[in-house]
Amino acid sequence: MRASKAIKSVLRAATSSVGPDARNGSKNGHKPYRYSAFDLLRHGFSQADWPRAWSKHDLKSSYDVVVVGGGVHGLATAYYLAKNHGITNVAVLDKGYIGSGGSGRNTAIIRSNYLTPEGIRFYDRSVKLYEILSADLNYNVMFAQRGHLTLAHNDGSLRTMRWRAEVNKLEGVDSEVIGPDEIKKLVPFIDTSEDVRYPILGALYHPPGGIIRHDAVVWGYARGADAQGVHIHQNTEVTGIDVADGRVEGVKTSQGDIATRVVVNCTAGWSTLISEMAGVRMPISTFPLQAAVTEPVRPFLDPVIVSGTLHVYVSQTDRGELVFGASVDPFTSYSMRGSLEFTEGLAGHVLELMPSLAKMRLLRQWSGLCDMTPDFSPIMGVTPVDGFFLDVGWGTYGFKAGPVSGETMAELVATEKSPELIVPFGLERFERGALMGEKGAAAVGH
Ligand code: PYC
Repeated sequence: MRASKAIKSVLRAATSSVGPDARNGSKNGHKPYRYSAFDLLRHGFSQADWPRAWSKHDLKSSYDVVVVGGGVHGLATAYYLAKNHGITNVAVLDKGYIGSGGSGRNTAIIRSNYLTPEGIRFYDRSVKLYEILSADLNYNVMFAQRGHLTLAHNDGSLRTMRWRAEVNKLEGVDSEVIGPDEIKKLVPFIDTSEDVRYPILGALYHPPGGIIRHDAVVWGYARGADAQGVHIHQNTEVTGIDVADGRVEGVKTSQGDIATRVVVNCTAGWSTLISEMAGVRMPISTFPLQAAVTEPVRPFLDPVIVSGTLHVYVSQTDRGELVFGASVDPFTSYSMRGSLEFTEGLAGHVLELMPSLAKMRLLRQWSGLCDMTPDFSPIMGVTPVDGFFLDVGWGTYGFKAGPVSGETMAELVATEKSPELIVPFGLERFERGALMGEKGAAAVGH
């Protein structure tokens, strides 16, 4: 009885409308597509006729808005420009393929347990948008709110965790400090004994935190933006920005020139290069951050675990792989390769926390580029050049901020007024000395 109910519900889901047009209409001229269960089977076996999730367009000679960077920030900005403000004559440019930068290289951790009230409010809005994103985009982004633990191994970090917990609570964000016994209940195989190099004294526990499928977020936003008429141009490198009399007039690209009065810099790694094209200098240095993934094993790790002292964080994906990350490398570089030093350090530190993982094998390692600012907070908002906007300097926090950054940058572009949530992150704060110190909320020490 139960099995036949389940089969019926799968068939119902499979025969209902799928795709952007089902929800958004077909503003870009796509035919709405509808699958029956048999279509899904046919497509699955034949691999043929899958409709494109987003379209390919010729580069137009002008757009109302040009977004540079086809990661989650750029695509979300385009999506919310169209959805919330009806601005659809928008191009998103990426010099590679969408999601090939930080959006495809991060460790997909979502949380809002920051240190400053401004940071907490901002990231809390992002978590709330992530919570509804699958429904909003009609695309499963697999957000798993499994909880997030930041371990404290000394009195100094325990004090910072208590501080963060109190500010989080004041801002309505669920966080509390818990002791080793409770940690052990959440993660039974973690070593909470006292006779180790760095005993665990407690942790900041943040139940709404978790992990997400980062590629799905990129593809979902791309599909949602495309369905509303946004043009996504991959393999289109920005080579210059035209500025005359203090305002943006156009963008030069490897595929041709575009006239536009609005450019939004949503890049990472190359954010300083793009800004310099418009004559805007920024206090950013770029560091690689390395990560690695193991072979898949049965699910055994529920929350995300972070240890600043041991410079490591770990989570288990729905596929069963363990995903590890570390601090940024101690030198500036644009390299996106992994190193043996990282692997050795990572393995040693992971085994101090969880000795039972000794036999697991690493499958892959890589790195992403982190644009670090002096106060570990982003740079968002207007610049001295009219029409040139910044959504950059994300350090190690970029992916989790994608939705709220897109929403607020879209509002800024549409209304020419900075939303309250991003006022603290303006570029001019460095002149005023009004820094937004968020280092205490970094996943691991830098
Ligand atoms: O801030 O949660 C974080 C984080 C994880 C990996 C890099 N940053």
